[in-house]
Amino acid sequence: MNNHNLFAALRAAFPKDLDQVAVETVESGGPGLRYTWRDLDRASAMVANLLASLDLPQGARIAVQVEKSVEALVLYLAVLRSGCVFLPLNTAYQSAEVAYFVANAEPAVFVCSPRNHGWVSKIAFTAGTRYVFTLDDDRSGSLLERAAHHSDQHTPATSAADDLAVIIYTSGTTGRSKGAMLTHGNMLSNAQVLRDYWCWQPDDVLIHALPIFHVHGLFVAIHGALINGSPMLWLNQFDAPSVVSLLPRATVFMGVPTLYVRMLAEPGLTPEQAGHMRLFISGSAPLLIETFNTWQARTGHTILERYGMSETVMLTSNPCAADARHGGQIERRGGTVGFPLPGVELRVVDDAGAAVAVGEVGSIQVRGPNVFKGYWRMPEKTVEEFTADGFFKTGDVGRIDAQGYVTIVGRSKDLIISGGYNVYPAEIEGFINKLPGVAESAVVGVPHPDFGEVGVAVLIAQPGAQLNAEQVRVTLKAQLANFKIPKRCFVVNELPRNTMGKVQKNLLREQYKSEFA
Ligand code: MLC
Ligand code: AMP
Repeated sequence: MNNHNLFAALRAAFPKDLDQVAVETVESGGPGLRYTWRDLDRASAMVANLLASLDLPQGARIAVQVEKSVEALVLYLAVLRSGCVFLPLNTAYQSAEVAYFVANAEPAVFVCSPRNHGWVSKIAFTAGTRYVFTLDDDRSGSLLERAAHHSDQHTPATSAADDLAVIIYTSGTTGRSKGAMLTHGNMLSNAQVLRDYWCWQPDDVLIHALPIFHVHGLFVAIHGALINGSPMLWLNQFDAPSVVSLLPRATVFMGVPTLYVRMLAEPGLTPEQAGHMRLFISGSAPLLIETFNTWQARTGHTILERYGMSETVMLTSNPCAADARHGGQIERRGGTVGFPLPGVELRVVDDAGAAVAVGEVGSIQVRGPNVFKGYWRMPEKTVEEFTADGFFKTGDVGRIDAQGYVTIVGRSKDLIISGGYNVYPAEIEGFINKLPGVAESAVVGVPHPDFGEVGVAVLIAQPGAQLNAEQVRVTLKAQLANFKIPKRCFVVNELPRNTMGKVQKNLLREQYKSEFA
């Protein structure tokens, strides 16, 4: 294949009959909209032609912070086929967060929700962005108005496997986000591997209920369906009763553990209701063994857990069918994330970088065609995160058993994963420490029945200052994405420290572990 453009490969997998339904939206008040494969092709061609008319420089970044909609998917496809670089942003990000991304990535175009146009355009134009368009989840906004004047025929750009396709920001341990640079080749190779490993079938139908600004909803789910020419039942927002009611019309579902926990609370979730389904996939955060077992008992299905990251797309997976590389193993083993995917090299090493013995715990490192190109404009950080022989240091801690199953036992990076979203304590502490009256703070993750894990903040007041814990949360809400706000704050007289003076976060985690029990 000469052209490695991801859109060209996805387009080649569209069914022959382009008038079949590709996406059907699920609306609460009545019948949904149906988009054919031809609609996806023509609409993305029009938006790609609009982008081409703007005469953007090579490698221009297109930042997108819009509510989930099929038109937002069309915009993603348009950016891929245009050869520009897609830069998705969580809709929860507030102005300070967006200002950082814009300054760092210098997008040529920003597409935002109409209600955010005022503050987004101010930030974007100040930083040198040339065009700001709007797109709402009801198909309104300037992007589609402008695209309507363009042709619905477009030849996808020719891309090398190594060409940049997406920059996806992941928060950093130092408090500053890093843009992971993913290429057409990274994502295409991963999509092809998963199509085979998860045994996608000609009659598969995917329920798409995840946000489309992160790896799971944007790449794993969308690429998975498109590269198999499979239709999607599309929810702009996750809603457990709706998903349960859709099961008889679908075969594949992907979710973070919180979605499974919420679906288990639905009385309508029965083996009969799930009888038409082929595959339930979980990832982005640890799936508790209780959830795995309860799901099996309630539905008769064994959830397939897999593991990945923004920097690497998918790395490991439990088997869908017999895995010849692992003795024909077909068991989906709860509490594990399965085997390294074909083409992915995964090793577990000790602090000196030497491979540990089978079953021993160590740091997980990976190498393969799926591993990203580096952090955007952070060459030193990129070098730091790779070993001399080209393995990426994931920051996850785990072990591999004698049969080859990988288990994640923890993280060396100070990270909280809440409902599938990553929260870096250092970033939150940075904001809290700037609040008036705060001397110091520590943010730790504690167990939560719905989100798996949530952050709590422990604060020390400056001498003489009175701190109101709830007021701290309210103030933070105006500055940070809502999922990053500590669910509770505690004001204390001192933080536990070791002899070096470092805050002992393990003791805080222990102290507050039953807050949400
Ligand atoms: C919402 N809130 C959260 C939260 N989501 N708090 C912590 N963690 C979260 N994930 C806040 C809300 O702002 C609200 O605060 C309160 O919690 C209750 O909100 P809710 O109505 O219950 O939330 P809801 O809108 O239903 O969203 C929950 C959710 C959503 C689970 C559906 O978080 C979600 O879609 N998560 C999926 C994330 C995802 O796709 N991750 C993949 C990353 S890729 P308040 O104060 O306003 O009441 C990746 C790589 C890989 O990790 O391997 O896949
Ligand atoms: P992100 O940077 O948002 O892509 O998050 C990636 C991180 O999510 C990984 O480094 C893991 O810590 C975590 N993760 C993803 N999938 C799993 C899983 N199945 N089990 C445990 N952790 C996971």
